[in-house]
Amino acid sequence: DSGTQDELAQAFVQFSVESGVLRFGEFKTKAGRMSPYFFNAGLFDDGAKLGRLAAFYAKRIVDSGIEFDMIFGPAYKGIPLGAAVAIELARLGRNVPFAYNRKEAKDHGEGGTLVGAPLKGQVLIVDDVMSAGTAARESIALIRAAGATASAVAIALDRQEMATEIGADGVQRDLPHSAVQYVRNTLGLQVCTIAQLTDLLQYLETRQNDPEVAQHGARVRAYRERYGVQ
Ligand code: OMP
Repeated sequence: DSGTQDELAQAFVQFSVESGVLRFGEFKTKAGRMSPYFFNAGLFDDGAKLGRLAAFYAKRIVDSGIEFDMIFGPAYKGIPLGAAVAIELARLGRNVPFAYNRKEAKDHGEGGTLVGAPLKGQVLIVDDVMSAGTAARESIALIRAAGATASAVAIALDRQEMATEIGADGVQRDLPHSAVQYVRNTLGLQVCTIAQLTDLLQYLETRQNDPEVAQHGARVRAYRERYGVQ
């Protein structure tokens, strides 16, 4: 697990821990797993933190060379993220249209569930975390229904854990791949992430003389043994 460190990812993990966005303890994930860590992007909760977060996304997006015509931020958490990234990209000289959706359709006024620029061309989805991939699938379907193409997804953290599916018997099963792998390999979208679980583990390993951090590290490794993918 040693090898070279991704400096941007390390800086981002540190920023997330210091902002209280990345926490250690016992958390239940959307898929019902008990996780020793949780990333709550809603706690990037002031202008400076949102600006810094957007700079991390923008750097990754630009460096990855992904091609896109516009940005889509899925409700709710993707809305401020997509907006902040669009502002940062414009600041860097790449001004692209931005759109987002409502969760509830409006029956008056402008109507519909889409707000902002019309969805067209190659769309880059900006979201927070991908675990099982449910949220990503919903965004992709919505973009297709509008006649555009979902071409890429940018997320802050890839938890690198098994995606899930509900079988015909109604029981949830673990799949042998992660949601990011599925979106990349099966759906054919480009996925760009600021950091992933392996970066978090490296971050903890470099600080493990602290007994508390060492304990977090051991728990996160155990979680990866149980639910992680290669
Ligand atoms: P999927 O839709 O299953 O990919 O899960 C993504 C969602 O999981 C996020 O949009 C969050 O609601 C939630 N989540 C986090 O925000 N942070 C985490 O560390 C873990 C989860 C999660 O529940 O898996």
